[in-house]
This record gives sequence, structure tokens and C-alpha cells, in this order.
Amino acid sequence: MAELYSVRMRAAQGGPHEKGGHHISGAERIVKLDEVGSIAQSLAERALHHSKGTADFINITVDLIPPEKIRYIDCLKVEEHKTSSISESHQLATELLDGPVINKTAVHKAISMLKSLDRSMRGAMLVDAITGVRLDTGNRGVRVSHMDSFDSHALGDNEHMREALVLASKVQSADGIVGELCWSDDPDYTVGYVACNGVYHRLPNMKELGSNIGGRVFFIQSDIDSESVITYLESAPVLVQRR
Ligand code: WAQ
Ligand code: MG
Ligand code: MG
Ligand code: MG
Repeated sequence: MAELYSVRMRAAQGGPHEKGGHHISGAERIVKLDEVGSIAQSLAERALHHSKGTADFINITVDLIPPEKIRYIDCLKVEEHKTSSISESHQLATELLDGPVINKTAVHKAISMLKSLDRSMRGAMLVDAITGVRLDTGNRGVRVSHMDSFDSHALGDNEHMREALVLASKVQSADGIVGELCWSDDPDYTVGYVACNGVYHRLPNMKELGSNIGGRVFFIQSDIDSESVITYLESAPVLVQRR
């Protein structure tokens, strides 16, 4: 089997992220050697033409993934929902997540934490699924990385959705993660989702059109060691397969 490479891009405005730059865009793929150059180029283009603004810092990292390290997982099943307002969407998101392993109160806390952000984080908040207490430290959040889909085209032409489905599938594959809540930081994109029980629930109207504040919350079981979950999410190479 051909060797695979992880190609990752992160871009910011006002300098690098680690020097206080404002996050513009991040994306990544897992591809064969002969695709590395063209993918790196398309990721750079994307950072330079983003609805959140033009990046003045772009970092592209490429590294070889040892084939035996790759884990193959199934893609979440997609369900579409219709709503007519933000409050209705947030209500539905809460009902979909609420159950034996996720508490309604935890979802309410998560939604209000996302709504009260004054700038987007690069990663996701890790939140206790029962108490709603935030477990990650610092402001960066947990950044899921090293994932792609085995057959990207099979997941459709909506790039937001395709990437979100890959990310959400990896996140749900983590032992101890029981749910996710997300809406985009792209000002022109108001569709978000919740993921739980093997399903990716697409929800319109998750935020105000024009807002550049988005975010993610990963709900984790109380009795799980969050460090090992974070290591898996940040660095274990995963390819998502169509079911
Ligand atoms: N790991 C963890 N959190 C992330 C990551 C990542 N790799 N990438 C983004 N985030 C967080 C970060 O706080 C962003 O501000 C927020 O999520 C939103 O990221 O089916 O486009 O990339 O059509 O703007 C949902 C698609 C699109 C719904 C979500 O998110 C659909 C989207 P964005
Ligand atoms: Mg994105
Ligand atoms: Mg899980
Ligand atoms: Mg975005």
C-alpha cells in the first residue's frame, strides 16, 4: 500500500497564533505522496481567500504516517432537520443530545458558553456530559487533527459538511466522548450540527448570519481520563469510511 502523508494548514491574521494572531482558517488532508504538492497548494489558496479575512501567517506541515498507525472508522449517519429560528434550533439540539449519558443542564451550559465567546477558539471545549463543567484548560481548546475520509467525494460537495462529518466521526469514535455540539465561525455559514449515538444531526439556524464566532463542544463521560482522549483526538491518524 502507498505511503500516506498528513498535510495540515493553519492560518492567522496579525501574526502567528502563538503570537496572538487571530485564527482565520485550518484544514487538513491525508493523501498519497504524489498529491502532497497539489493539496498543500490548495490549502494555502484557501487560507488566502477566506470569508473571515486574508491570512498573513500560513503554516503548512507535512509528515509521513506509518501505515500501521492508521485507524479506519465508519462515517456517522446523517439526519437533516428543519427549524425556523435560532432558539428552536438550540432547543432541538438540546433534545437530541439529552439522554442517559448527556444531561440537559450540561447542554444548556455548553450552549451558553459558546454564545458568550467574544472570539472564536481554535479548538473545542471539553465538557463533562453530566455536570457541564469545562475540563480543558487554557483558551485554545482541543484541536482535532490527523483525519480525512477514505473517499472524500462520497461525502458530497459541501466542503463545510464534508469536513465536519469527518471531524465529528473521529470525535465520536473516541472512547468516552458521547456527544458534540457545533456551529461554524464562518460569517456566511449558519448550519451547525449535533452528533451523538452514531448520528450527525444537521441543524439550520444555529447562529446569527454575519457572525464570525463559532465553536465546538465535546461532551465527555465523567469517569474517563481526559488526557488520553485528547491525545487520541489531536494525534491519532484516522481515515473515515463510508458505511
Ligand atoms: N478541532 C476542534 N475544534 C475545531 C476544529 C478542530 N480541528 N476546527 C474548528 N474547530 C472549532 C473552532 O472553535 C471553530 O471556531 C469552530 O469549531 C467552527 O469551525 O453539515 O465550518 O471550521 O453543513 O468554522 C458545520 C457543518 C460546519 C454543518 C462547521 O466549523 C453542515 C464549520 P468551522
Ligand atoms: Mg473548518
Ligand atoms: Mg465515543
Ligand atoms: Mg471556519
